[in-house]
Amino acid sequence: MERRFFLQAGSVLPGLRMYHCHILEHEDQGMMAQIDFLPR
Ligand SMILES: [Cu+2]
Repeated sequence: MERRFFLQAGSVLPGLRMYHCHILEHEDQGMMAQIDFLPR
C-alpha cells in the first residue's frame, strides 16, 4: 500500500529511507515502511 503525505523535513537529503519500529508487534501493524524523500 502506498500512502502519500506532505512532510516538511528540514535538511534531509533526497532518497529512500527506511521507517521501522523495533517493537515487533508494531512492525506487524504497519510500522515498517519506506519513506522516499523527494527533492524540493
Ligand atoms: Cu512502535
